[in-house]
Amino acid sequence: MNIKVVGLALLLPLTGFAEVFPALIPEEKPETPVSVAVARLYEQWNPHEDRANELYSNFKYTPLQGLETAPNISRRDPSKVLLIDGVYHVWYTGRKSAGIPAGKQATDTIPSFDWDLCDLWHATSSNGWNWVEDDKPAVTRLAKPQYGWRSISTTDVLIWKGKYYLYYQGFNEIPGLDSGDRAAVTVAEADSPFGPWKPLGKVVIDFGAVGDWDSNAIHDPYPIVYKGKIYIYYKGSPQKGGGNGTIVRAQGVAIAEHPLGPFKKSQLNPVLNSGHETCMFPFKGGVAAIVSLDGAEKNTVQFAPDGINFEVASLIQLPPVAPGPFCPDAFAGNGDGRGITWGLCHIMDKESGNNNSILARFDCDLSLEVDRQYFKRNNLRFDDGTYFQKSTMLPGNLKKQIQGEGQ
Ligand code: AAL
Repeated sequence: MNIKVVGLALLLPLTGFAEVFPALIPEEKPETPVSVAVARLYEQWNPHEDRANELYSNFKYTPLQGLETAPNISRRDPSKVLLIDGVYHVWYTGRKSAGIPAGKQATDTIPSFDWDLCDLWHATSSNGWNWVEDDKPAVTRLAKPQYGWRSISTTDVLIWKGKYYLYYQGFNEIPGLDSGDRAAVTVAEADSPFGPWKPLGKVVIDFGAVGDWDSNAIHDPYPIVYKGKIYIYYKGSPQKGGGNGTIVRAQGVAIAEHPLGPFKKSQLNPVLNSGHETCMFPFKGGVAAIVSLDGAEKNTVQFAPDGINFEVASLIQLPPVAPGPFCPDAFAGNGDGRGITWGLCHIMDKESGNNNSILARFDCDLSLEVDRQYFKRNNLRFDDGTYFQKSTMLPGNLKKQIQGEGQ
């Protein structure tokens, strides 16, 4: 060690901090002036960055085996994964339509968007990697004019006092057209994860009043058991696609003491100001959330010590879309949430020109049960296939505009 380093090392204990910020970052915030950025390392993050942050992880993805794909087949928005008697279970939005989504040209058999003309499907696995889909839907949409006659989607599961409940969105008009994705939440119940499922046929979490933040959509119902009650987190939106001064996407929670309600929305809703699909898991005495895609706080993991007041706990890259984590303690309600290490999500199916979705597995370390430092790395890089694809390339018309402006 040369004299200068020895000198600096000797100086450090005396003043608590050398004149130059040291290589070995102090565990405690130095007493001498630091920049606001360094101050944040102590006040908001931690000096050892992501490596020591239990609620930071990168995410790694694996294709699933066993679920056949085809031009008219789409699977998306998987539920939490449950392990019941040694078998993994997942439920999801499934579409096996006469053709691929056609927007305004939708018909009674041609979907408008990926989540139109869908039912709720179920698959099982012995290991979480190879999956077997049932030969028919777990819940089939009811005939018109019953609730959800056009499409049912974006389900998630609750076990409560030995019975099983699937909460899901019901569309009573073609999704994504004039009324946006107008859908509220209904439920089906069963005595077994294998069904048969009995749809309730009516709404259990309804739209807000006109002018409310959740007056046009109650999406992505996501139940956990917390503080002895059923907490269903959901995405709300006030009108088609948000905008016009509204929050484009936000998430709230509705709470009940019985699976069929009545559900009471938190007076502090929305409890998350960003995100798209919901993904929460009990963590220590609170609730953690993966927040992706939309809003000022997209691409974050957040934590609410009371299940309501969420703070940003980490910034993440390439989070799973519509994650359904394997969450063994989702319904334990024991105030000692252990976190998650894997689950299922959906990605756009390149073969179908992104009109369909496929399920995939994600792995991470947002868990108190493991310490896999591989998942604490950052600096994720991508190859040209990522930058030069449909959703990341500069559109031709914008390119012409920019060129026309001489830039
Ligand atoms: C999903 C969810 C809701 C939307 C659409 C289908 O990811 O956000 O369900 O309506 O997309």
